Amino acid sequence: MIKLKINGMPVEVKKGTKILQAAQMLHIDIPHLCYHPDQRVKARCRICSVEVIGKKRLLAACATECWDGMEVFTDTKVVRDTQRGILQLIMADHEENCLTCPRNGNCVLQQLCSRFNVLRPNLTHVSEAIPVKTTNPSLVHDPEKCVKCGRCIRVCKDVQGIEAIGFAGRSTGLKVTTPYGEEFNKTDCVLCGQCTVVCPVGALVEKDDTNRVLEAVFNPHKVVIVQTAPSVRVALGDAFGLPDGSIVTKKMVSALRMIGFDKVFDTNYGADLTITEEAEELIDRLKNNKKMPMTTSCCPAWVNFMEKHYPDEIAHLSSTKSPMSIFSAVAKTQYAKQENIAPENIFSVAIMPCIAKKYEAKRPELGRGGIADTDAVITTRGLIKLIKYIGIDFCNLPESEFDNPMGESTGAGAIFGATGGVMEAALRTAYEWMTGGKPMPTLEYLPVRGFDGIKEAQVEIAGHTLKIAVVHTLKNAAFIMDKIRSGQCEYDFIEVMACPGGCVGGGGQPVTTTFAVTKKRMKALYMIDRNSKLRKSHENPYLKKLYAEFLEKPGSEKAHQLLHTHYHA
Ligand code: HC1
Ligand code: SF4
Repeated sequence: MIKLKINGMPVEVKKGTKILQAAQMLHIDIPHLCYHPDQRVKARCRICSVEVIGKKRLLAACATECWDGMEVFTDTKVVRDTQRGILQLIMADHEENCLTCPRNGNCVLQQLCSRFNVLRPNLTHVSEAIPVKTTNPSLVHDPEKCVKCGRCIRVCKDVQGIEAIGFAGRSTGLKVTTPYGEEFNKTDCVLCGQCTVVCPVGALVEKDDTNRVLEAVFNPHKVVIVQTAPSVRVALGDAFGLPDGSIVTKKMVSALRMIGFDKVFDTNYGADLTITEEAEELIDRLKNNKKMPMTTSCCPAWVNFMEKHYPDEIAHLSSTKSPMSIFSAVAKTQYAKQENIAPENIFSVAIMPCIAKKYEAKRPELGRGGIADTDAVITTRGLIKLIKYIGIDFCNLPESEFDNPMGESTGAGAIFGATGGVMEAALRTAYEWMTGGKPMPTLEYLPVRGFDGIKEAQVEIAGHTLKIAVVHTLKNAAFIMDKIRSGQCEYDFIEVMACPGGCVGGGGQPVTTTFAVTKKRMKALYMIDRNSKLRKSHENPYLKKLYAEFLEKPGSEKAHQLLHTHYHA
């Protein structure tokens, strides 16, 4: 252990600990902008500069390892003047329309300026104005708000392996940009939204659809239904001061009713339906020697990635629609018919932890007659905004239940939101169907759980060895796809989720999301599963009814017409 003093207070840390982390152990928050706990340290902004006895220059607390006998000061006059100077320089080049900024209230720069009492210095802007990019369905990029911390560039390169954005220019002309300044959807970007989670300011944010949703809610001619993704219910509470990973399902349902949705349904119902179709598809591919391995396709950033980066391998993607899109397809057909509502009068809203879902909803093949099945997608962050707008005291809300039929789901649907969850859910059903009704020996299939980037396992089913893999982040996905492309891949079935940890760490989750928080949300989803009465998708009673009365059976022609899709090579 290493012994040092910070502001005169002794602290013991492990070798390799940085000053910033040691200070956190003493409950001292050294200001930082470019530092992110899950990223490589770059020490670009230097706002974490501190004084160390014996050193002539200030050192960056995020990048400097502690040493034995070190004496650090975080609050001397020279430290404070330096930090204020850096903030003033940033503000001299920062568009100052905080009141209309989507990050107003949770912007790191705003918090620092308030903490250091830095008002805008009277300096003229030296850098050239760069236009906002808004023409793709998911992302908004406003370079005027950028603080050039590089967090977005690092997540895109190091986690996703994409490199859709980078630095260009020098000095006052330095900017974060796509190649040749192209719109994001014309670049290698897959709209995963990870850059919007790590951006400390309002430079990279999602397209905001909350006003469109409110307009529909106020429209008396529309029946506005809402579905909520599996991982929103374990992330929403963070924004209202509840412990990370709190399960707030029933409060969320109450809040959605208060916002004015006519019916509050569950994407987990759609997830159960995705599983029955996907399990059937897997069995069909295995039996009939069709394209293998089959990969999941419910993650829209992963689908975008396949279309952009591996178009020659597109046939590996399962044709089964994602839970969101399967839900909306059923809502605008069978549900509309059952409730005697004209499909065009249903406004179907999806609350997703994801910004790529906004793009998925706009795919023309996922609607009928030119009308989208999912009319609007708002993120967990968007829902937080709506709850605050309505003025709901979220923590003290009474609890309530989803509406039926599409609010009924199993534990298998819940775990979709964690990396490995779709695989585990699919195995529970496929195993039983391949063995003529024998349940899996262990319902909780641990080899596919956890945060490892690539997990592999072999499952013996009815004399067949099913080789499976579970992958999260697109950097890991590229590794697997390169193996498939070169014919070195033995798997039968692969689950891929673009975001770290799966949707619990999605690009539409609160900006406070880190790997540590994501792991707590994963645990919470497994808890929901453990406490569910039904834990296998094919046991969902409303699904059984849907097949009996409308779709015949999993994989039927009717099911294919409604619940399956195709991709663009
Ligand atoms: Fe996901 Fe999915 S789990 S993609 O990761 O298959 O977004 O939460 O809603 O559709 O169910 C996201 C989450 C989500 C779909 C489901
Ligand atoms: Fe990169 Fe994803 Fe951001 Fe696109 S959305 S720039 S792929 S991190």
